[in-house]
Amino acid sequence: PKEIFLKDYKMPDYYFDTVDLKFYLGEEKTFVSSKITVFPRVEGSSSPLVLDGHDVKLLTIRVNGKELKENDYRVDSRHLTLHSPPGGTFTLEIATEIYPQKNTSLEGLYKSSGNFCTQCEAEGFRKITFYQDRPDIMAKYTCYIEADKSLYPVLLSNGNLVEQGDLEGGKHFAIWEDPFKKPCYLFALVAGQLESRDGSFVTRSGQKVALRIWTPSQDVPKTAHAMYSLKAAMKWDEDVFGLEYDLGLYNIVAVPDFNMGAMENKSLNIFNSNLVLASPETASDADYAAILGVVGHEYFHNWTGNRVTCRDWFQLSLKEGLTVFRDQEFSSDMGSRAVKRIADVSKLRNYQFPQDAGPMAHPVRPHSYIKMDNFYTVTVYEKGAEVVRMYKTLLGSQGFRKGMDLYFKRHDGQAVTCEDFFAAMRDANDADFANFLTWYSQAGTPILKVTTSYNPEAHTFSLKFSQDVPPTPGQSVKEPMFIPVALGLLDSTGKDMPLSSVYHGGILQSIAINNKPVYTAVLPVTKKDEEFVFSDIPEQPIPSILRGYSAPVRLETDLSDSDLFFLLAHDSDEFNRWEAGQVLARKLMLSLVADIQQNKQLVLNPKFVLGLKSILSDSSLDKEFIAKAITLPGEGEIMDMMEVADPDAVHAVRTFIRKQLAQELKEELISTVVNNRCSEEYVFDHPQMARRALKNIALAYLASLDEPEFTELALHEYRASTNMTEQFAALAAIAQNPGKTRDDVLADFYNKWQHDFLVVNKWFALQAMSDIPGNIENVRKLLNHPAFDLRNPNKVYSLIGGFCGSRVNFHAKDGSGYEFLGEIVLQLDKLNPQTASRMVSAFSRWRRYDKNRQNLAKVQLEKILSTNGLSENVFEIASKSLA
Ligand code: B3K
Ligand code: ZN
Repeated sequence: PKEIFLKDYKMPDYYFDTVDLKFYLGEEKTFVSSKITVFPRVEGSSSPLVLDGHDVKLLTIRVNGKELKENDYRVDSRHLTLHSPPGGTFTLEIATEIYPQKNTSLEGLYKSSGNFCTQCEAEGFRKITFYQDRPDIMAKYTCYIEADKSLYPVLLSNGNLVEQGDLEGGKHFAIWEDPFKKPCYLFALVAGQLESRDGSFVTRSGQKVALRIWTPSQDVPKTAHAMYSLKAAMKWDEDVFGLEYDLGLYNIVAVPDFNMGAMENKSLNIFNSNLVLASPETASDADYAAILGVVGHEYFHNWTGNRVTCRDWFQLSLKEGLTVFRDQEFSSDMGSRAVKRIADVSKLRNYQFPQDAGPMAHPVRPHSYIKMDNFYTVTVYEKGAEVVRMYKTLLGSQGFRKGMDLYFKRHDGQAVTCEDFFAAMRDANDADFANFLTWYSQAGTPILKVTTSYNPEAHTFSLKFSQDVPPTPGQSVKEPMFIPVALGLLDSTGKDMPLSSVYHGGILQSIAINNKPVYTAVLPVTKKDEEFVFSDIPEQPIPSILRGYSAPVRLETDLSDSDLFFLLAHDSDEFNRWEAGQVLARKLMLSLVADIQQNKQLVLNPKFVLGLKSILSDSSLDKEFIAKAITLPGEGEIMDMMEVADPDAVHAVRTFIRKQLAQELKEELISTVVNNRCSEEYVFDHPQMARRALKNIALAYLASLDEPEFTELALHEYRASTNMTEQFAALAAIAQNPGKTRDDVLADFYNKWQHDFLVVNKWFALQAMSDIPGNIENVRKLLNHPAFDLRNPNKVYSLIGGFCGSRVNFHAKDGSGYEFLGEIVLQLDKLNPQTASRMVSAFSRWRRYDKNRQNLAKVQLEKILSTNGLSENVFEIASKSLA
């Protein structure tokens, strides 16, 4: 397999102006013809034109209407090369044949539940026809679709429908025209038996947009929330960024077989069903929130991704980091900002930090790849969003908006790079971003250490920062980064002190805004070692550092436990209030892990219990915030902080603390459950969701005690529930403990929901993730369950992905978990390399474990690598993991 490097980027020798596609959809094969206007970048040049093509059968090829002879071109398994094109503008006509019915990779054109659909990003268009499959080739498309009318009554593509009609032999056709230039990864086609929920939106300049969400007819009632989300997103982008939709039609199609969440194809988004379909009875609050976020995300791509796209795939974060940031902000504005921030940071810590510390660590803008699909990562997406957030932290809302405006003004209709975004932000604000660009080029999570001291005579408070970026594969030496540190100082009553000036580099600088002091200052830490000294600080403050998590770093402070308890009780920054509790919990968990490893008796610090108790009984707090604050850090987070990850010890400690808390806060938890029952009709709004979140976590704590009283309570909640959020939480609470009740309720749940494949996936995932001893047997059984199918990615993510998330069973000492995954990866790779490669990633951090586990995991990775016909996708992850 060939590695592709950013430094080797070359402009294309040829551009495409217009592309006319014709599809003749059939039951055995599909004919595709394309007619492209081609022009050389340098007028008169006639260097060879190389087109990409994969699993495409070439029928004929014409240049300016004349069929080419065999020695005018060359086809191999991946390319079609025209040796000497005419040397000016010409038309290229290519006729090909493809086999969507046999396409289990779910990229290119394939069938899902009887319907045709496409997925072209990143490099799937080459599975449809020969093309320069790269995002800097932007062209205007038309698309003619012909198919059997009764089998495929709905025919969709990008842009506007310009003509449709019936043909002989029970066939019909549709012609679509997209007035916007686009890269081929945004091309889409859908044909099938679908019905739509129709809505409309009037843009602020008065354009009417028809909105259609397409699904099989029985699912149309479940699209109301997706429609609500789409309208909310359209309005939000106008209000916050002044960005309007640009066509008269916006289609969303839900398909059950899809490799990832959704795809932002111009005016024809294609979604994984689980991110469209929802009803209170079948979808949880988390599903509703995910739908809101992803419908928003794909819509926001219309400007950040489609109108302005990426020059090459290394720039992926240009559109993804930015669009994730936009969807995070959208969800914040629609719900609770603090809770959303906590959820996003938890995701970063639990998934991106481990990636950044492992063999697949790569910068937000990777330097190389073998298979681009492997780089749709939490680093490119989530860390990329943090990078965008830092611009906003540094520039403020207005400055950030100015930068966005300039970005669109300069680059609308272009394929650009991360530097172009950086330059727009800088130029619009006349900003000095110093070494900020290293965020795009350096991998690894920076460690930021801070020591503080107060001088009571001088009334100054000093913060000394020192930063280190750990080495990562291919990058042993790192430069210091630009870390914006948002900071507040609390007085002894817990109130924020006014801040007006700070010494930095020996100079006293004002940080007041319009001559008014601020309560949160943003300190630009740009060097390896750097000191900031606040003046006019009348008493010893408690510092609240990195408010709102203003930079994606690991922060190490000299705060004492009592400082942390103080922040937990008083910080005006809700994120840092939560964080103080998490820091305490992480410390506590690590020390108990050490105890368990030394066979010591575990004892829970009573102060910690009291701290959580006061949070739990503080009625002035938001309920969802309380739910987050009493949730312990994940096992992965703790293992990440250990020299050698010990999944059994970490799991035992987390279980111990949970039970201990449940025991000691029993009364509070019971009243939390009882007082947060609610018989109102389900609404997706913050107060209701917060109430459910708090009730559900309290129930989970109580049920962890495995006492008949609480099993009864959970059963009661299970039976009384009228929505999936509470029903599933009760099921999960019961399923913590092995036994007959667990088995009965799991069976009951399946019987109730077997007709709904999305709910059945939840049922698979819950069992797969279970920590009950020896669960591997059950997971193997579920592989043969009639509802399971290795060809459907959602089912794979639920059952196989879920299993790999269980620290105890996946990492079982006997290697049974690793062996299982090894087998599955090889089976899956033959069907769907993208999904297989996601699954094999569960091995990537094998070196973090003890020698015994290392050996067992290594055997599986070696076995996978020695298999003939392995996909590039799996090869890349497996080989980099072993390197
Ligand atoms: N852009 C798509 C992801 C495509 C993944 C291709 N392997 C979804 C999104 O980020 O909006
Ligand atoms: Zn995206």
